[in-house]
Amino acid sequence: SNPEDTFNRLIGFVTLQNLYDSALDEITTKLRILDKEFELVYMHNPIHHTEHRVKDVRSLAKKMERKGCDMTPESAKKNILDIAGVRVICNYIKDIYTVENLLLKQEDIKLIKRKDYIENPKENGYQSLHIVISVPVFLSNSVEEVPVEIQLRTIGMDMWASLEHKLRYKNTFKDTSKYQDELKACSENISQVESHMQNMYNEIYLEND
Ligand code: 0O2
Repeated sequence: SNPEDTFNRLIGFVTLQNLYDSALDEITTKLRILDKEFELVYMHNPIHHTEHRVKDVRSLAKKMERKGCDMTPESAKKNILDIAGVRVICNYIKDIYTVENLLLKQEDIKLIKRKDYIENPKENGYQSLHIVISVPVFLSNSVEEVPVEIQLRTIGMDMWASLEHKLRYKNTFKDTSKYQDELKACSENISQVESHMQNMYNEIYLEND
């Protein structure tokens, strides 16, 4: 391709990143508002903290190559649903579904895809609720519906996933298959501890004696 084509494509990707960054602003604001209101009304914060990122161009290109997509901004927009990603780390398991319902109830949010790895954990023990939603971003001359992947998990699920991510999920230089069962057992132990803590919370705050 000629230099002008390359330049236009680059501009296309920068514009795309800006658009997804704005979508993240919209979603993180919505989450902050919900969490703040919850604290006021119920004296409980469902959200421990959130993290967000726009996929960097290098890993976007890698993923597009893996999926056999055309290397254009249009194709990225159509095929890659996690260019904008938010991770919502909740205090208790129940909070995950509360936050999900409160978000999906909002009339400008549309659900595109949902995978519940808490109901059905992955074979390796990975747990999280993944939803892809779209949110409108208002620009000077158009309104764009932008997909955002939201991973909702508890503090315990996040601890497991963060450590396993480095130990195994993204580790390609050493065979780690012998740790498979141990990692799965760790995930199950963490779940037990979290259910235990959830029960204590319910007894202390939700049940009348
Ligand atoms: P990274 O480095 O975290 O960004 P697709 O998203 O299209 O590839 P799919 O099947 O919809 O396909 O993805 P899925 O199952 O919803 O999971 C995508 C993301 O969830 C991953 O992103 C991880 O962040 C997280 N994830 C999924 N499985 C595991 C796991 O076994 N261990 C850990 N630690 N994280 C997991 P990326 O882009 O693969 O990686």
